[in-house]
Amino acid sequence: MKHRIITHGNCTDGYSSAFVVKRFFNILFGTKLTNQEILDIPVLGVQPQDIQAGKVQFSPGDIVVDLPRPPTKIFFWCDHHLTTKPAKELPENYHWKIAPSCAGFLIDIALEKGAKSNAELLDFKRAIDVIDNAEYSKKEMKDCFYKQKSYQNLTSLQKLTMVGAMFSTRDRVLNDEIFRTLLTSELGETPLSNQALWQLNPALFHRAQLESFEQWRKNVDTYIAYNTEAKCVVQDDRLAKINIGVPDRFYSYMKFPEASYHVNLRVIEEEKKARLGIGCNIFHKERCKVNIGALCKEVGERFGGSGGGHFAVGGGFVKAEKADEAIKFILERFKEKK
Ligand SMILES: [Mn+2]
Repeated sequence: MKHRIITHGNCTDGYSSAFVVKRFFNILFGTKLTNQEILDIPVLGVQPQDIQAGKVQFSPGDIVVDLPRPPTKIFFWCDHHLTTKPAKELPENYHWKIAPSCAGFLIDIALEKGAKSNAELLDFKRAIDVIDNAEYSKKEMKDCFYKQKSYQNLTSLQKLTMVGAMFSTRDRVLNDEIFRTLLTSELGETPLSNQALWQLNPALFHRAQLESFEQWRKNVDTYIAYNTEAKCVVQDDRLAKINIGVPDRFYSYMKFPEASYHVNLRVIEEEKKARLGIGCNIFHKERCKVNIGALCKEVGERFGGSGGGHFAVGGGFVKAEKADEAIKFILERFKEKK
């Protein structure tokens, strides 16, 4: 059977999930492929909305991870997003569970099937769980999103953040190329210890990313606003005078610690649509009184797009001309459910 791994593109959990699938391929699927055969399996990074819009063609040998369930039967599916919860019992080789990260969930499945656990693997699992489920402490946030005096003695969380920085540049073609290259070269125990990967110097990408975060924060400071009634930070990128840097998605909660929620909106001119991101304050998840993944789905459907996500974070698209209505709708929902 011809396999492909289709995963969430330009996402550290998407990358880690594909990594775990390759690392434990024979254990997960009861196959006897050689290392080279496993390395040669192509990896495709796609966005959830591309699956929802029917833009991805699937074949029976496909392995789909950290993404919505494809409409046709494939070889293996695994996801952890609330909005992809299956309505009925799943067929063999299909896995869904609420978990901090899809990669962590896949590691659990591999361990159940007899993979050997070790400290390094569990360390990696912890790091990807923190990253994908936004479980950072303030200290960890500062370690990973702000410039450091030294880049020696890195924590596992910093290391995995650095790997993610390699495919989070502003050049999409470069991102895809790096993503594919990392997943079709020698694997190692985990991405944290993989010699071949560390020779590519992720620290270089990370230092550039930290500078880009800083430029972005300075620019966003000119228009980011706090809506007291809805307890929500609104970052409407249509108000930006320039477009600079790389988004630091948790900045709102550092700047407005009193906030319960955050909404960001960006218009994609060529496609006449607006991308919405909604989240709950990661330092105060107990403040989250609205199922945000469900809200994103509702807003997407109501305003001409699509959406989904987890309980405390989600995203989606609406028609560009409906953007103001969509923001108003979201803020009203937050005001109601205080
Ligand atoms: Mn994920």
